[in-house]
Amino acid sequence: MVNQILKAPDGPPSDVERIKRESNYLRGTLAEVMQDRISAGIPDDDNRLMKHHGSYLQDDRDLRNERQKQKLEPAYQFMLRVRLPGGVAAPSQWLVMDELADKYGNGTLKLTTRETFQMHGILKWNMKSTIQAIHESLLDTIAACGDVNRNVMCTSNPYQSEIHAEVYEWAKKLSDDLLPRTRAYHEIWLDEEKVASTPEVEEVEPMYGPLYLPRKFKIGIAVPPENDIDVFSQDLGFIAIVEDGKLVGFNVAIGGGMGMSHGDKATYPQLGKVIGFVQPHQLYEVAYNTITIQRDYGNRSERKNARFKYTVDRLGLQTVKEELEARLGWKLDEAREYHFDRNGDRYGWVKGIQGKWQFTLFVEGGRVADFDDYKLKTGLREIAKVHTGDFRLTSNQNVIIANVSSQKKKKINELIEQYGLTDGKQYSALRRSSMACVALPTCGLAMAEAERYLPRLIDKIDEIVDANGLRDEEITIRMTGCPNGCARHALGEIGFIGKSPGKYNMYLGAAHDGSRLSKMHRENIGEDEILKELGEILPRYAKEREEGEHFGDFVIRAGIIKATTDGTNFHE
Ligand code: SRM
Ligand code: SF4
Repeated sequence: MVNQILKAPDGPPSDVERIKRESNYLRGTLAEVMQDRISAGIPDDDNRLMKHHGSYLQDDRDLRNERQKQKLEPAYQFMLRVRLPGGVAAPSQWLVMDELADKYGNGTLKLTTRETFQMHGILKWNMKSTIQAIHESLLDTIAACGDVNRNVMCTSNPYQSEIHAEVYEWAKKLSDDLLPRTRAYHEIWLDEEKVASTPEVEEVEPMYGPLYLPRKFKIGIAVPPENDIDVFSQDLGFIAIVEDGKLVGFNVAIGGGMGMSHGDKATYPQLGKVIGFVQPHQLYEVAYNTITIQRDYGNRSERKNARFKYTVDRLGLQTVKEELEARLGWKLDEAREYHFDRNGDRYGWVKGIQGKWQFTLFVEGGRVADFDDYKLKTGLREIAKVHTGDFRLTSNQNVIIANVSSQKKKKINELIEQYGLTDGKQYSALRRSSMACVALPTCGLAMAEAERYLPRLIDKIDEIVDANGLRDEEITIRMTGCPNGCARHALGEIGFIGKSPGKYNMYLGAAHDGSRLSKMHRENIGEDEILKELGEILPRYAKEREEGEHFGDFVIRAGIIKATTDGTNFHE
C-alpha cells in the first residue's frame, strides 16, 4: 500500500539500484566470477551484490603502493561478516570461527560493534569453503551487509534476568523473519539446485521486492538501564519496558544513524526519536511496516541521503508515525517511562538467573588474536573447548563467557588466569570504555588509523588520567578512521573521526547513556594537539565536576562545548 500523497525523492536511480534490478534477486554473475582464476578480485557490480551475501572485496592497503610499483593487481582479499542475532554463539560455533580464521583468514577475528564476528583476508578461492563451514556450524552470513535489514542487536547480558532471555528471542525472531527470501545465497555458496520456473515477485521477496531497500537498515533492542547497543543510533530501536518484573512491551524509536561525510551538511548523525509503545506480539508487525515505509519512500537516487533517518527528516516524524499506523491499522500507545545508565559494558564475573555465571572479557578494539605477550585467541579457544554455556559478543566489541554453571566456573576461571585473560580492571576505566573501528589496513574507506592507533593514544591519555585521579572514571572514548561512524563515535563522550593520516576531528559532549550526540571541538588535529586539549580539559573535569557528573555533561556545563542539549545539533 503506497500512500499517494507521500513521495520518494525524484531523480534518476543510483547505479546500485540498476545493479540490484538486473541481478535476478542478488545472483548477478557471482557464481561464475568466483570461479574465475585470472584475478583474485571480482567486478564492481558483483561486489555490490556480494555485500548482500555478507562479504566485501578489499585489498591490503599496507601493500597497495608496493604492489602498484611492481605493477601487480592489489592484494585482493575478502572480509566476511556473520549474521549473529543478539551476538549469541555456541562454543562449537566459536571453535569453528577460530579455526576458519587460521585456515582461510588472517589468523584473527574481529568482534564488531554490532555483536558479530568478522574475518579478514580470505582469498577468493577459499570463500566457498569458508561459507560452507560457517553454514555447517548453523550460522550464516546472509544479509550481514547490503541494502537489507542487518544483524539485529540486543543488550548482551541475557542471563542477568529472565527479561534478557525473552528479549534475545525477539531479536532472533526479527533477524530471521526479516531475512531476504531469495535462494541466491544457497545456490551460489551451498550448491542448492536452481528452480527451473520463474516465480512471481511476491513469492521471491514478499517484503523487499526486487530492488531491496534503498540502503542498509538496522534494528536494536535495549534493556534499560543498559543502553549498550546505543538504541538511538538504530534506524529502528526498541526499548524494553519492564513492569512488575514482566516484559510488557517496547518503546519504539525511529530514524537514528551515525554516518556522515566530511564537509557535506546534507549528511549528519541523528538520534532516533521515540514515537510510542507497542506490545511484544506487535514487534514484528511494527518492524515489517517501518521497513516497507523506507522501501517505498527512501531516496533511491542519492545513496548518501538514502538512510531511513533522512526519510524521517524529509517526511517529518509525525507523518512517518501516521503512515506506520495507517499500514498497521492500529495506533501506537503512548511511550512509557524508562531510564538508561550507560552505553558501555560491565566487566568481570556476574551471577545471573538460575545460579549461572557470566564473565565479561575486555577485548581491546574487538580484535581476537594471539599477541606476543597475550594469547587471547588461544585462551578463548581453550575455554570454548570446555564451556557448556555460550558466548555473547557485545556491541562494545567485547565478549561475555555466559551461562557458566557453578561447577564449570572453577575450570573456566583457571583458564582465564592461565592465559591472563582480562576483565580490563588493571586498565583505566577510559580504556575499558574505548571502541575503535577496523580502519586500516582492510577498510577501503579509512582516511586514518583507528583500531591500530587508539590503544597507543590511550597509553598517553592515561598519563593525564592517572595524574588527575581519573583512573576509575568511565569516560567513553571512540575512534573511527572516517566519518561513517562504525564505532558510533558521535555517541562517545570523547570522539575522534579520521581526516587524513595522523589527523582527526575531535568531538566532545555526548551523553554517557547514549542519549545525546557529541559536537565538534577541534578540527583536523594530530596527537600533540589532542593531548594538549585533553591535558587542559581532563584536569578541569577532575577538579570542577559535580558529584556523579559524567565527562560528557561536564564539558557542556563548563562551557567547553557550547551545545544545546537536545542532541540535534551535531555538525562539522
Ligand atoms: Fe560500518 C561501511 C566496518 C558498524 C556505518 N563498515 C563499513 C565497511 C564495510 C567499509 C566499506 O563499506 O567498504 C567497513 C569494513 C571494514 C573492515 O575492513 O572490516 C565497516 N562497520 C564496520 C564494523 C566492522 C566496525 C567495527 O570495527 O566493529 C562494524 C560491523 C557491524 C556489523 O557487525 O554489522 C560496523 N558501521 C557500523 C556502525 C555501528 C552500528 O551499526 O551500530 C555504523 C554507524 C551506524 C549507522 O549505520 O548509521 C556503521 N559502515 C557505516 C557506514 C555509513 C553508513 C551511512 O549511513 O552513511 C558505512 C559506509 C557505507 O555504508 O557506505 C560503513
Ligand atoms: Fe572503515 Fe570508516 Fe567504518 Fe572505520 S568508520 S570501519 S574507516 S568505514
